[in-house]
Amino acid sequence: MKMFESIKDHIKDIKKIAFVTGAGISQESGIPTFRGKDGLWRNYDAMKLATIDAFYDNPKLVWEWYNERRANIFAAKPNLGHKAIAELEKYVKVVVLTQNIDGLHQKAGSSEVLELHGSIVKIKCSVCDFKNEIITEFSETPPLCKCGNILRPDVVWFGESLPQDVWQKAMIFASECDLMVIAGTSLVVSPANTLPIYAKQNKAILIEVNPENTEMSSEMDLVIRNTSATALPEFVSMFKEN
Ligand code: BJW
Ligand code: ZN
Repeated sequence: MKMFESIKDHIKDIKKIAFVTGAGISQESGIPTFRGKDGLWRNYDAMKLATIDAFYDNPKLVWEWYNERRANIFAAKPNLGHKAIAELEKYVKVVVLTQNIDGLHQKAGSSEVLELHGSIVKIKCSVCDFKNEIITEFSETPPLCKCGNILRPDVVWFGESLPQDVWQKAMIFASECDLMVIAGTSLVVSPANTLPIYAKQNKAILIEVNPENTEMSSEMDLVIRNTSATALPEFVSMFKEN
């Protein structure tokens, strides 16, 4: 119980927990993160591929990037970090605000997951309103919509708005939680990186789980410099004992 010792006395007062998660939480499931040495794919900068301009310039290349990631994600299993978050629902209200598109929180059993940046199993038209929920078979090249335009992954690229209903719910829950755990995100991408600010305005306890420093580490009440699969089971064990 060493890592979380300093907040142990507050546990009994905690009613609502928000998790803000990013690529780092799935790293121990074998899914690469975006930044740092993992953020390259066939020598392309992942950040340059995650834009509508990259897709229009070279739809096949971007589609192949997603196809490769899909194959990896479909084979991946939730790790102890995802599982700990799912288990915590037995003891307290939990909502997961994730930037990940991999579905591993849901696979682990979390029932309230807000996907801020969309989902890799969904596609939509790049022009009209057509959306297709949960596709399991993916062609080698991007298929065409009935309207004749090209279909794309239903994810949020740079310069695009987050799904507004999802974002509204995320902001509301962040503003109402009494504890927020920020795990596996560099917190460089907005607006997801503003969620801790909403929690702080509600005087929530902020805990960061990340082996590396982030721009918001100094704002945290507690920083755990460890991986999520190691730290989160220990976090959850405090609630079991209470
Ligand atoms: C571990 C670990 C372990 C490792 N355990 N931890 C200038 C021009 C245009 C836009 C902007 C601009 N300036 C700012 C903007 C806004 C922009 C933005 O924030 N840009 C910044 C990069 C500067 N944001 C947007 O554009 C957003 N939309 C928006 O703001 O709309 C309004 C608007 C409209 C029009 C114009 C301008 C604004 C949309 C952002 C969409 C981001 N999309 C992506 C791709 C999603 C689909 C996909 O997956 O392919 O989302 S990019 C990528 O980054 C992905 C991630 O969700 C997101 C965040 O990354 P994350 O998860 O934090 O991963 P990493 O790799 O950064 O960090 C991993 C962390 O884990 C590290 O800290 C490790 O240490 C740690 N770690 N192992 C625990 N085992
Ligand atoms: Zn269409």
